[in-house]
Amino acid sequence: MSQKIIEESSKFLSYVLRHEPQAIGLELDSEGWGDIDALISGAAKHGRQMSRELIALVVEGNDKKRFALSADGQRIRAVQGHSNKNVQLQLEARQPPAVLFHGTATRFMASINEKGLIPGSRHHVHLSQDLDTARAVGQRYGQVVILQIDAQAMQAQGFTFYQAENGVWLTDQVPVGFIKPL
Ligand code: HQG
Repeated sequence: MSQKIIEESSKFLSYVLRHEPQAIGLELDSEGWGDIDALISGAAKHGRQMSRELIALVVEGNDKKRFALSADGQRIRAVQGHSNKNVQLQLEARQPPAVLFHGTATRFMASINEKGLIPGSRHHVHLSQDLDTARAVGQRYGQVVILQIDAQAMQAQGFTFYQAENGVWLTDQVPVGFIKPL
C-alpha cells in the first residue's frame, strides 16, 4: 500500500469520524464510535475504496495516533478533533503540566488578544505539551506564533483540562489573562 493512499485515507477518516459521518451515511455513537463494516460500505457507495487492511495501516501508522479501534476490532473512532454535534466524548478531567502550548498564526492574534482562545468549530481548544507540536499546528494557518498557556493558574481558578488518548490536551476556552506569546 503506498504512503500516499494511506495519507489520503487518513484525511478521509478524519473527515467522516470527526466532522461529517453523514456524508457516507455513517452513524456515530456519542463516544464517536462507528461500525467499520458500515464505514467501508458507506465509503464504497461514495466512490472511496476502504478495506480492513487499509484502515489498520492508517490506525497503526498514524503519526499522531488520531484513531482508535474498539477492543473487539469492529469499531473505529477519532480520539480528538471532533466538530460533530452527536459526538460528546466522556473525557476524564486530568491535571495538566504547569505550562501548555498552542500554535496559531499571526493573523489570528488580534482576535485572540480580544477573546482569548476559543474552540471554533471543534469541541475544545487544543493544546500541546511540546513546542514542536505547537509549531507544526500553527504553521498550517500561516506565520506561526506560539502561545504559552498558564495551565497551572487556570486549573487553580477552576478550569478543567482533559487529555485525549493520543496525548493532546483539551480545554473549553483559554481567557486572555492566561496567554503569553513565547
Ligand atoms: C484559532 C490538528 C481567532 C486557533 C492539530 C486555530 C490539533 C482563534 C484556529 C487539532 C481564536 C482553529 C486542532 C480567536 C482560537 N480568534 N482565532 N479568539 N481562538 N483561534 O484547526 O488548534 O492534525 O480548529 O489558534 O494537531 O489549530 O487534525 O484548531 O488556529 O490537535 O489531527 O482558530 O488539529 O490535529 O483551528 O488544531 P483548528 P487547532 P490533526
